[in-house]
Amino acid sequence: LIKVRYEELPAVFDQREAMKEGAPLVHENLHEYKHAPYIFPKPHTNIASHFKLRKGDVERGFAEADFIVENEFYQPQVHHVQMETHTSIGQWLPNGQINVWTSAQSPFAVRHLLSVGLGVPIHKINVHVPYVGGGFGGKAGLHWEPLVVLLSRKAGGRPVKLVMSREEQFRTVAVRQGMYARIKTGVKRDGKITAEEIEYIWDTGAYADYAVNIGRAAGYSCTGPYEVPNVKCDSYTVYTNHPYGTAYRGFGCPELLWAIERQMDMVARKIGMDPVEFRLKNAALPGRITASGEKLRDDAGRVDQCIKAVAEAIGWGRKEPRQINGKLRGKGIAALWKAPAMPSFASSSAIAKLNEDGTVTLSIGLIEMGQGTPTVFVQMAAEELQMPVDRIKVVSKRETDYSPYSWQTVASRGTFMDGNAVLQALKDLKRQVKATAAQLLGMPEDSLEIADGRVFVGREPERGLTLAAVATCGVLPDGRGIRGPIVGYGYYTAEGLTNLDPETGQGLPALVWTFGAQGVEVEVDPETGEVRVLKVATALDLGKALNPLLLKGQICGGVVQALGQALFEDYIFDEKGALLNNNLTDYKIPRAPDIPDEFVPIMIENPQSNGPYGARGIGEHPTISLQPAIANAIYNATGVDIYELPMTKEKVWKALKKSEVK
Ligand code: SMO
Repeated sequence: LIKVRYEELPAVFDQREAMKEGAPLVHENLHEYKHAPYIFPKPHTNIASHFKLRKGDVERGFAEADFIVENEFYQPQVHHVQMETHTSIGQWLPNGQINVWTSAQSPFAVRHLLSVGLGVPIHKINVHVPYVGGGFGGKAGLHWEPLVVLLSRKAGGRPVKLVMSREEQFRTVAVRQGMYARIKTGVKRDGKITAEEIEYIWDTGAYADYAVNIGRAAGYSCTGPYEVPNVKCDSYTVYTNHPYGTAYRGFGCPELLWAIERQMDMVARKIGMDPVEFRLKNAALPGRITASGEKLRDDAGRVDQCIKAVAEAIGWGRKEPRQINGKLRGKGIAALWKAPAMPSFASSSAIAKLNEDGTVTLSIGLIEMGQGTPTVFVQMAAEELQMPVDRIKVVSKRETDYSPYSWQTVASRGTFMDGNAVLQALKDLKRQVKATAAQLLGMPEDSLEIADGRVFVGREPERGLTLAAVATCGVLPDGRGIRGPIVGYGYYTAEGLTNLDPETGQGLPALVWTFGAQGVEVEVDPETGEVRVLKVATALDLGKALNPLLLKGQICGGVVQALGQALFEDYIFDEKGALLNNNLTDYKIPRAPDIPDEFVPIMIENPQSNGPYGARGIGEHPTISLQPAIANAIYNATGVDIYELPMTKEKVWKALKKSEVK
């Protein structure tokens, strides 16, 4: 019965257009918005944040160069396509209690933002998160939770549930922002890069959400895994009238490495150097200085070892037939790096309870969404307590009223940060076990050991107690109880991270860099432009492989997800900005016939002393450099350069035709 009249307002659909003077403003009142101090909006423009990085002197660096190579690259907005669409239930009871059940990566962030947004204290809000059917960054923040909570209040406290259809999921929830990159590289004849001037221009759509943080993370990661002495980077996050941008597995790194790793091949070509050798020459090795001025630690990961490993795995440089059945074959390589993108104050905690029968229950705040981190935590407890895994459980529920705090399940930080918190909780549990047992056995605590469900004197293993005997309290021979239930608590905060200088971006933003490389062999059909990826090698310096099977799953899954971004995925709009492909018929993701014939996951282990058992995170990394590796392989096969994602048949075919005309 409601009649709607629409007044069409001027709109802007390209981030470079949106930066121009006189462009329609998406947020006219930007100057009134509150924002975090590390975000730099420009009032009365569409720039939601301008991140600046200045290292050394680029003008001098370009003057020293023998060659200068400049290129532009582009990638469109794409979607996470989680199997489970966004789903939330809200309940605002008349007594003021708010309950939320939601498919989210960050229950504590949902609770915090609901509290701020609704003006309700945190203890009145309980956020439940069951197993999540895929997040990939798209469920990292607050989404439909406020809407269902407010509807519930209107409905007198009855729960209200909202499940996105696939079409709504494409159109209304957050996406990966699109990006234009311009990269100018100065290089010496011998292959040493002297300077780089970099511009990243992000399409964050109608709202900034996580995209302003992505612009920042891409800014301090701007050079990729190389040491460049002189760097000038400007990373602009820009409002348009497109769907809004957020985190997506890799948090800016797949986008920036698409540009950087294409550029690296093109610069190598300019000076006539092998692209593998060129990368090794400039690699960010331990002791070298990153763009933000960080000296890489002595036990940092080794990108050179990753590059060499994938080169060997794909037979780089081997003489092989270039043409088979009329199809052209080629190989390509791309390196990568990424650190968890998070504020310096992001922390994690964990609780380890010793039960009455000597079994152990772990509570964590980290979400399980398919990555399997809780399994790794069970392994940690088994190792620390020398106990079989079936005596250990991780509580499956995450509920903010009961779960220990963890900032967010994002950024490939779970194994490193929550893993460290779990280790601390287990050490605390062991301290308490020994304190009770020391009193009962009349022995000093440091003479005791724990294994096989017992605490015992190290030098006299038969002298000891079961863990069950100390779990709730100790009992002295005369019957008196001592001490109490054993509950271990642990936390981890990335101490030592700093804010970045607002003018130069210098500082320490990265807890741990995970380095890697990807290499592919492709086959290009010159008749149709179709690209088939035959083989993918992915090498990651993950410090220590805690669970090789889960790691292999992450690597292969990530590669397939990136394959979609490389070859098919693209948000397509009509001239009025309406999304044309909001369904899985028109928005293609990889299917069984597209999967590469061969996956080679390579786990390189240079342990990092502050990681749990030396481990680093790798959740996002397998998705980062497949796209440029494929493009580099297409050039290797055909002599044609692709500058824009996705590399559809049509795009590759047109590029082949254009090169023939030349
Ligand atoms: S892209 Mo993520 O959830 O840091």
